[in-house]
Amino acid sequence: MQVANAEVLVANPGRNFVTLRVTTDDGFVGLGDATLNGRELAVAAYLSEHVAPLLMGRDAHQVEDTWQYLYRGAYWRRGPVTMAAVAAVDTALWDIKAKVAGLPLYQLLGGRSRSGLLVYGHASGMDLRELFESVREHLEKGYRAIRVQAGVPGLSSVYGVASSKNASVGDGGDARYDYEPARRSAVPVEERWDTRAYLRHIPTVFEAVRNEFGPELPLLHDAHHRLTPIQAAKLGKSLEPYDLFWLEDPTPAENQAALRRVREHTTTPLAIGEVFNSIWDYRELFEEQLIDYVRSAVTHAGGITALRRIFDYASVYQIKSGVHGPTDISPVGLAAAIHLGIAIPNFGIQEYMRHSPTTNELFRPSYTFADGTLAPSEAPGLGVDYDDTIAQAHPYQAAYLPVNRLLDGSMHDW
Ligand code: KDG
Ligand code: MG
Repeated sequence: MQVANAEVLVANPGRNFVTLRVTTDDGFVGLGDATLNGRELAVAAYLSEHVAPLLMGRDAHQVEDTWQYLYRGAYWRRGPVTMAAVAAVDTALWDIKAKVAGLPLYQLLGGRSRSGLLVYGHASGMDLRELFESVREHLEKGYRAIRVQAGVPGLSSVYGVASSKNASVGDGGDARYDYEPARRSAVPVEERWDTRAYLRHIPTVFEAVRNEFGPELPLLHDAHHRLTPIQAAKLGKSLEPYDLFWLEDPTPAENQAALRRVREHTTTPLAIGEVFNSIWDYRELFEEQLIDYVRSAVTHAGGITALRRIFDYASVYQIKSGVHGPTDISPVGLAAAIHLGIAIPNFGIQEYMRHSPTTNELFRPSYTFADGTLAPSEAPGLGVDYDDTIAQAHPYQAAYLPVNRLLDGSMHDW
C-alpha cells in the first residue's frame, strides 16, 4: 500500500487550519493536523515543498520508519514548523492504518483504558460578574473542570479573557472563547501587561470563585509564560489555599531549570509543554519531577508516535497527560488526542474548547462530548472527514496571536 498523493489543505472556517490529506494507491485516505497558530503557511510550505514529494511511493504502513525518516533524516530537526509537519504525516498514516484494519484508532494504541476523557473548558471574565456567569455556562454545558482566567484592574484586555465587548463576534461558535481579537487582523494586536497587578489580583479571583462554587470543582489557571521563577513561585504559593488542579506555563518555556525554583516553593501542581515539540524538551522536567502534567499536543509534538513516547517517559515519574486543546488544534488534532488519551495509562485531563459550527461542518468529527467527557466514536480511523466544498468557501486569512508589552512599552514574554 503506497502513498499516491499528499495534499496540503488550508482553510479558515472561522480561524485558519492546515490539514494534510494522504491518499494511498488503493484509495485509503488519512488526515493529519499541521496547524501552527499565526505561522500556518510556514508549515504548509514545509509540507508541500519538502515533505509531500518524499512521501510519494512510500509504504503507507511504515509509520515508525516514516517518522524516523522525516525526523532523523532531516539534518535540521525539531522546531515547531518541522514537528507540526512531521505530526501531520504521522497522524495521517495512523488514520490510514486504522481504516485498513477497520478499527477506531485507539484500538491500535492498546484499546480503551477508560470510558471517556475528563476535559476542562475555558471560563473567563473581565470582572467577577462576567467570570461567574461564564463558569455557570460551563457547568450547565456539563463541564466538570474549569480553567479560570480573569481581567486585571488597570489592564484593558488580558489574553485568555473574552471581554464582553467581543462577546458577539465569531461565526456562531462559543463567543466567550473568542479571546483572540488579533485573529482577523493582518498584524498582531498589542496588549499591555503589568505583572505586579496580576500577582496581586489573581489570588483574590480564586478566593471568590471558591467561595461561589465550593471546594470540589477542579480549577485550572494559565499564566502564559509571563513570570520570572520567583514570581511564579509566589503565585503558586498564594494559590495553594484554593487547591488548583494545575498552574500552567508560569515561566517562559526555554528555561526548564527555572522550574526548580518554582517547585522549591510551592505544592501547586504545574503543567508545562504546549510550546515544546520534542521529547528532549522534557528530559530535565521529568527526571527531576519538576512538573505534574504534560501539555504537548499531537499536532505540535511530532504526532501520535512521538507523543505516545513522551507519555510513556512521563509515566516513569508519575507525570500525567494534560493535552493542549484550544480551538487552534483542528478537529483532526483533537480526534488524535482523544484516541491517544483513551488508551494511555497515565491520562490526566484534556483541554476542550468547542470548535465553531462551521469548523465542525468542514471536518465532521465523530467524537462526542457528554457529562464533561470526550469520547471517540467507533468509526474506523480517526473518525474525521474533510469537506472540500466547505473549505473552498472559507479561504485562508492572515491572522496573528497578540503580542505583549509592559506599560512602558517594552516587549514582554508571552
Ligand atoms: O495558539 C496559542 C493558543 O493555543 C494558546 O495560547 C492557548 O495557552 C493556550 C491554552 O492553554 O489553551
Ligand atoms: Mg496554555
